[in-house]
Amino acid sequence: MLWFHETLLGRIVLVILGYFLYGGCIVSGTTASTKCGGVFLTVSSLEGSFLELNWETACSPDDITPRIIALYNEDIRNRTQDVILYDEIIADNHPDGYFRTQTSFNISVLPKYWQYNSTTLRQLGVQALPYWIVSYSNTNDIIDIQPMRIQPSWMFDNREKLKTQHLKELLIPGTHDSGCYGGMSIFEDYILTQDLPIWYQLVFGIRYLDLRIAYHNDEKFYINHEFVRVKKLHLVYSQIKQFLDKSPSEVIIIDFHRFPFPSIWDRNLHHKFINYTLEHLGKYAYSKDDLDENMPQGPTMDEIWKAGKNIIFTYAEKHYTKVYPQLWEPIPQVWANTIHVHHLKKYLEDYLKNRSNHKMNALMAELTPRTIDVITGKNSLRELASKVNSNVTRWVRDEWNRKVNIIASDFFLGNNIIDVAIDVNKNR
Ligand SMILES: *[C@@H]1O[C@H](CO)[C@@H](O)[C@H](O)[C@H]1NC(C)=O
Ligand SMILES: *[C@@H]1O[C@H](CO)[C@@H](O)[C@H](O)[C@H]1NC(C)=O
Ligand SMILES: *[C@@H]1O[C@H](CO)[C@@H](O)[C@H](O)[C@H]1NC(C)=O
Ligand SMILES: *[C@@H]1O[C@H](CO)[C@@H](O)[C@H](O)[C@H]1NC(C)=O
Ligand SMILES: *[C@@H]1O[C@H](CO)[C@@H](O)[C@H](O)[C@H]1NC(C)=O
Ligand SMILES: CC(=O)N[C@H]1CO[C@H](CO)[C@@H](O)[C@@H]1O
Repeated sequence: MLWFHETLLGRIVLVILGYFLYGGCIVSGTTASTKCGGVFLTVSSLEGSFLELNWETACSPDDITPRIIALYNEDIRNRTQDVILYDEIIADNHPDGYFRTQTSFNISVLPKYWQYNSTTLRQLGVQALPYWIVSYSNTNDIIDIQPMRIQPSWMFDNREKLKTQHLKELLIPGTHDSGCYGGMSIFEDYILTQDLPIWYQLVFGIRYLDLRIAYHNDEKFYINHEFVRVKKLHLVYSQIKQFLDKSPSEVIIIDFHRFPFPSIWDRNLHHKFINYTLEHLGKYAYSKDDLDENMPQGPTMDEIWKAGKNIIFTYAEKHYTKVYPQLWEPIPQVWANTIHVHHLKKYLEDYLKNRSNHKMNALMAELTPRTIDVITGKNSLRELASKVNSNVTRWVRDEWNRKVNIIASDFFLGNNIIDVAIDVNKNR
């Protein structure tokens, strides 16, 4: 404890100095820092949901390099007695700029108004969670400090920057198979693609949802992973509704991408499903009737806001997009279908080079287990996401930031795409 207070005091002094050096805008300013020693937190997709420390190791000789990386429960720059140091490591021992701690991420720490079903008055804007990562220099200066954060209203918060942009010009963070979270037993390792319900995905800042719809013989609609029933669709719809009621100016793309069960949907079933969807979420739908011009570019954010709408529904079966003005044309998903990180990168890179650039598209930034993996119990979706997520952050942030439209991942808290996207969109 003695040691802790000593260093805390020392650090506070230096922090105050650092505060002036950085103009006091470290936290609210750029979040996807690429400068030497820039930090961010992620959550491991592996068992335990451990917090992961990430920092930038690409440094030039003139840079102040990070020596210590630490994890606290609050902003170390505040002089409270309640600061807890969860973990602290020597940066040089981890040349990849990555370390998995033994501190589990606790979802109950979201600020009250953002707990599901909370009736407390809403508060929009960025909110810090009680997990803070700090990088310290050799002389104990703070190089960077960042909280884990939710961004429940990032689009509207940045409306001045975003309003003239078309949807296809934005970098939109998404999830793959967004409804496949929690509550399964058999084959769970090969079915669940997310840890957090849709509500939390949206509160953290995800704005593209990939839904695969099934209809089972109890005459109800479900989210499926292939032929396996995962959960009732109405649970997903009520979370979307609750989110839009609390954050009324965000724009979400809902991609009805597959209809895996029954294997063939007849017209009646499609109409029944679309009817069901519009009964529940129709009032949020941005309709083609709301837009004067032709589609390929998609509407601008301002056009959607002016119409007072929130959801762009896209539908994999093109026929119905002609029948219902609320349904937009299918968005192509770019699938590498590989278990190798470097193949995934090459595939997505080729697509970005080739693409004609005027239609919305979704890069699927995940690895796919093979049948043999499912049989032998290797390469679970959690393991694969853990393998690829930190690479995905770097590719999007450092190499593809001008080219990507939608990017969807598994276990999205394992990468930093949301922060990267918000940053990139402010500068596009
Ligand atoms: C998670 O946080 C909540 C609220 O702060 C607390 O009551 C609970 O004990 C925590 N759970 C764990 C496992 O730490
Ligand atoms: C949220 O509220 C609804 C309606 O009151 C209720 O049916 C549901 O069980 C609640 N969900 C949770 C997770 O508390
Ligand atoms: C859904 O179907 C019912 C019964 O056919 C009809 O009355 C209703 O208008 C339809 N709703 C929508 C949103 O299309
Ligand atoms: C993925 O990340 C690992 C660990 O940082 C790195 O060694 C590897 O080169 C990366 N792979 C690609 C294809 O970028
Ligand atoms: C990109 O174009 C090259 C050359 O035309 C082609 O071989 C490749 O399959 C394309 N890749 C993708 C992902 O579309
Ligand atoms: C809880 C609290 O007092 N937070 C403050 C910590 O310090 C930062 C800046 O140094 C403030 O912005 C927070 O409000």
